Amino acid sequence: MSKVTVTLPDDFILGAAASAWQTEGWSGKKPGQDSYLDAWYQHDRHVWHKGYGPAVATDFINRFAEDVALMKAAGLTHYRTSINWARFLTDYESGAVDEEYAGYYDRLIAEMARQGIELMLCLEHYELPARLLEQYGGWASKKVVELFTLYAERVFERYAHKVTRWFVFNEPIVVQTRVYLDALRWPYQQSTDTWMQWNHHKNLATAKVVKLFREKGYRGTVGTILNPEVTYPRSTAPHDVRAAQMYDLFYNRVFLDPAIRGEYPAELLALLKKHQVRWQATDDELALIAAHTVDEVGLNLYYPHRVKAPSHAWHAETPFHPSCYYQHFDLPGRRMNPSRGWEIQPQIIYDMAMRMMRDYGNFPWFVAENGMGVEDEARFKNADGQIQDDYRIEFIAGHLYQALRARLAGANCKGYMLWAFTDNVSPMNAFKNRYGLIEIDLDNQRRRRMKKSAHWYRSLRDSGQLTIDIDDEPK
Ligand code: IFM
Repeated sequence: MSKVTVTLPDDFILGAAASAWQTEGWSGKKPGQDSYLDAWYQHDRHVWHKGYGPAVATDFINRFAEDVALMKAAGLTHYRTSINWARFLTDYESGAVDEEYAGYYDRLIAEMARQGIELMLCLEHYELPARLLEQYGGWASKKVVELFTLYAERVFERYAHKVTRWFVFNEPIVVQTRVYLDALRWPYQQSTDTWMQWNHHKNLATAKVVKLFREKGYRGTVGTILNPEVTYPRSTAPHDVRAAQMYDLFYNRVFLDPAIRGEYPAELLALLKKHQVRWQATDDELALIAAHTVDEVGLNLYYPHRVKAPSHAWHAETPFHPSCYYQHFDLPGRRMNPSRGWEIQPQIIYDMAMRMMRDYGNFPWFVAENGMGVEDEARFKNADGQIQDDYRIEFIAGHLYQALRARLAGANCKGYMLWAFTDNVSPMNAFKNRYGLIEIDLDNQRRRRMKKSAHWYRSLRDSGQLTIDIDDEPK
């Protein structure tokens, strides 16, 4: 082992993230303001760990002042959350703003400014209004793209003079992949056509919102937050390498390329055609995507994804699914986070950074989410009741080091944001795996308490230096 110290650049973001539906709770929510997540929870509560879900979450909507003080104590430079589309409007068609909910954002923005922490806002973190899912099939409909743009317009009118760093989506691929491709989540439908239509409409909505923001002349930037899975082939054999390229094409480049380069990869379009995936994109829509690429991307990077060439032939009668081109592969001896079942490999950050340099012209980006969810964290409390999450400190240090190393190598990496600021509700896993710098104690009225990692994060910010033990070759 040897110790290495790296200095954080002055302009480097050291922040944390969350989302509206995972923290706010339903306090003040009006009938008809359910989001997709709320509807799923109401339909299928039994799949949510111990019955917890978005209903109370961390009650951030009532406790944000206390939480912003804790952000300050933990040394955050930036905090990212979302605005809940389902709650920001009382009428999705006319764009009537819910003054009560909007007023809460006015107060949150003011409080963050008072504490000197920059707020980044995302317009959609899965919070599609449930009513638009029922009425129009959600993002399958071009009407919903229009209604989303109207919602964005209302949000910008209200806050764009106070908040200058905007994001259209968080992980736009996730909902339709879980619902329509893999049928793992309510309403459990399998349709690759619908999956691709949702992908396209979210790419279109991104371009429309970027266009709107620029046309109105607002100060600031609009980006989007993607979750590319850094994909490694099992071996250097051409069939395994091909499997990794295919995975990358269907799950990563389907959003990265339109957002940054303004176009779908030609190979993806050819494969969708070959497999008769039915989705609709007009020439005007493709031109709009080409003309309105984002200003920056946030990248959510958690684990390496490994694949191998498929070992079984595809059944002709099974409808097309991208997995006909790959199979998942588990690396023997890998380091694991057993709570989440994700491999731990900090090198993914550096590898993604090099890819951004090589394939995307060193486009500006930052780590928008990275973190470690751990089950039953109470077992790590010391005699004073503070969670001693040394494993999280090690996890953050390892990944942050790779981001800083990449930056020294010329990567355009603007910062690192942890998922999450406090423990919060995950889809289905609810409060099972704890991600926060701050503990939410469910047995004691959701009392907040800084974990050891929150103090460490603060010292990182104060010193501006990361010191880490690096593995040397055994002598
Ligand atoms: O909780 C989620 C978040 O909503 C999106 N990114 C991954 C997190 C942890 O699973």
